[in-house]
Amino acid sequence: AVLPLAGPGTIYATDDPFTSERTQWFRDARFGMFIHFGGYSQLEGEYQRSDGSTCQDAEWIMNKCRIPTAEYERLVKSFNPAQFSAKAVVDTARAAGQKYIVITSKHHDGYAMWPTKVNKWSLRDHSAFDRNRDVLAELKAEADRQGIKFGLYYSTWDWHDPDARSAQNFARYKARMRAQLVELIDGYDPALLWFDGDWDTDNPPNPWTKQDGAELESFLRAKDPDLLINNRISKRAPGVKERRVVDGDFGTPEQTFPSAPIDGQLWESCMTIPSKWGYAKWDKNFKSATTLTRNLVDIASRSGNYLLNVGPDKFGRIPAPESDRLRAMGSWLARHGDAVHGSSVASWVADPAWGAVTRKDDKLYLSVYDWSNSLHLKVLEPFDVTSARVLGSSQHVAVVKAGDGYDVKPVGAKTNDVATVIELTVRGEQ
Ligand code: FHN
Repeated sequence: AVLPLAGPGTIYATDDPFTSERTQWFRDARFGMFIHFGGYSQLEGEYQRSDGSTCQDAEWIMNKCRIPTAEYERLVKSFNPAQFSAKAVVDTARAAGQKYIVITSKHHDGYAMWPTKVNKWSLRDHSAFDRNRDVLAELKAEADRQGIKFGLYYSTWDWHDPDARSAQNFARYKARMRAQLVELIDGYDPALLWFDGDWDTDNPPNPWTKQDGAELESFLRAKDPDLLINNRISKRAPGVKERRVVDGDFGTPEQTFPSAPIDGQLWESCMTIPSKWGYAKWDKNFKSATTLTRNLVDIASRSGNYLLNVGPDKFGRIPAPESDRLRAMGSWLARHGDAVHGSSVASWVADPAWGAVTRKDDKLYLSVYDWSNSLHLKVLEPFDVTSARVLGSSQHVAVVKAGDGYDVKPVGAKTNDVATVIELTVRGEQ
């Protein structure tokens, strides 16, 4: 089943992001790295109140633990992520099979991770970090060097700038925000801007309107017509939780993904490996590499991208449980990447209960999670199978017509516990 269009489609891009050349790299990529790294990383997910009690959160700690601005500033002042290594980060992304990176340039706490000239609330001017270093510039240079696309997250909601919560002074905040975005585009030439913070809230108030999103989007498109922009630049209708409505180029379901392709729309599902986005030392409930890899395959089979998050610690290092899982995903992809990278929806067949099916050119990739000696493939549009093999193995696979489709019968055992991939070469009837 294909879900109906949930919104009016793209309103400010002049092309169709679902098919345009501008978005081709994004559609092929399927897998990217999200990085939540900011002043909050210094707190490691814990705040000791003056009464001796402890409050826990991660990138939301300033807000959830009601840390007064001056106190939060004092804590962030000692932030010194001296061990941040762009090479280590990009090496990890590459080893994972991720084709792009999106890093928080500014999260809701307003703290800029680049040397902004707009204010002093930045890693350059408010930290114990080497003033001559610029982590965004380092990451951009390394990403370029290794052929990884570079994107920037930017929160339109801001807890630090008093004008950001004042309806009366909001225009001044918007001007500063634009100035920062110009700095980011001119300084780091991102391929993608990932906005966040579009929802209605009174804590603190968020005066951002749909019109603000529209104006900003057309400003950014005029500045860089190749930019990819996510849907959260705009505003969800009141009460709408689902993030399928596309204003920018792509929808952004969070911590979940759709159960079927979304017709005519690009989407990217973002997800954490433990429970939080930013680093928290107590946050240890990590998803398994098997779950994460199968999520990636399921998402690819529904024509989405998977933006999987890491939260570097206060020293700037990606926590080992996160990089270990990414590397495990990469080792599966090294053998089975054809099933994911550059793949699209296999609309000729129904989504099977035993795994997921993707398509690339004249190949169907059957990623099998539950291995049995007969895997039924329900056919929706007729096609012939001209050959079949298990990726990375010489074992024989028989394909026989049965009922409403084919029975695929591999001879032998699964070759991989995460997913064994059967490649069918097919010829359509049209
Ligand atoms: O509040 C944020 C959260 O901290 C994180 O940045 C995620 C990533 O999609 N977005 C927000 C919630 O929608």
